[in-house]
Amino acid sequence: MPRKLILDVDTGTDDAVALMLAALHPDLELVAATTVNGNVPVDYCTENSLRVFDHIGIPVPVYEGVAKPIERDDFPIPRGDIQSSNAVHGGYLDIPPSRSTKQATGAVDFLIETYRAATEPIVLVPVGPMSNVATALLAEPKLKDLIPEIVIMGGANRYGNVTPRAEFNVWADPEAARVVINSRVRKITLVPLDATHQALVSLDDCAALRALGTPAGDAAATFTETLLSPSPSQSQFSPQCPNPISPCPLSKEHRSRVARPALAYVSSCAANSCVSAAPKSLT
Ligand SMILES: [Ca+2]
Repeated sequence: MPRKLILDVDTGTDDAVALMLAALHPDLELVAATTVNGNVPVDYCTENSLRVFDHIGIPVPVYEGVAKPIERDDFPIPRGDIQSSNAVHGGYLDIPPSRSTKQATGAVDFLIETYRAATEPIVLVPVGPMSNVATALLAEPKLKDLIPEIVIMGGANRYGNVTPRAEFNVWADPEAARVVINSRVRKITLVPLDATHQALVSLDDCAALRALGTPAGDAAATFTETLLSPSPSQSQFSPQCPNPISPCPLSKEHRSRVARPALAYVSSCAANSCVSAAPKSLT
C-alpha cells in the first residue's frame, strides 16, 4: 500500500522536482502540498506547485501557507536582498501557468484538520522553512501526538548554504525550526544539507532525464540545469563537481541507491524511493 505523505514546500526548482517525484512514485501517495514562504514568496510557491501538478497531469491539492516567519517580520536579512542575490530559483518556474487553483483552506488549518481526522499514518515532509508546521503545532497542541512522523530537510553539520554554518530552511525561520524539532512528535528525522550533497546530479543526468520524453523528465532536466548554471550564489561549487541539490530528504539506506541519478525517478517511476518509504535516522 502506498505510503501517504504531505510535502510542505517553498517551490522553487528543487522542490518542484520533489513534488514530481512524490506525485509519480508508485510507493507514495502524495495527499497534498502545503506551501510556505521560503526560496520564493509564498504566492509564487503556490503558483509554482500548481504549475508542476498541471504539467505532469496529476491532480494534487495545494494549500497556501504562511507568508513570513513565525516571529520575525522577514528573514534574518530582508527578502529583497535575498532575491537580488539569489538567481537559483528565480520567480515562476519555466513551465506553463497553472490551470488549477489553490484550495480555499489555508495550509495551517489543513494540517490541523487533516491530522485530527486521519485514520492512516501520513508522514509530514517539510522541505522549506518550517513556519507552517510550527504554526500548526502551536495552534493545536494535540498535533504532536497526531502526526506520526516528520521528515525534515534542514540544517547542516559541516557547512551551510546561506552562511558558512547555516542551512537555508533553518536560517529562514529558526524560531519555527526550534518549535518543530522540540515538539516531541513521536518520530522526527532530520536530513541535513550534508546528506543532500551526496545526491549529486550532472548535466549528463539532465540529458538522460530529457531523453525520457515525458513532461516530468523534461521539466526536471530544465530545473536541474538551472541549478547547475554558474551563478554567484553557487560559486562554492566547481564546474567539474556537479552541484548538489536537495529535491527531497534521502535516508541513509537510500542514498547509496540514488546517489547519482537522484532525479531519474521523477519520470521513470522506478521502484527506488527517494522520499523514503522507511526513513531512518542519518546517524
Ligand atoms: Ca525547499
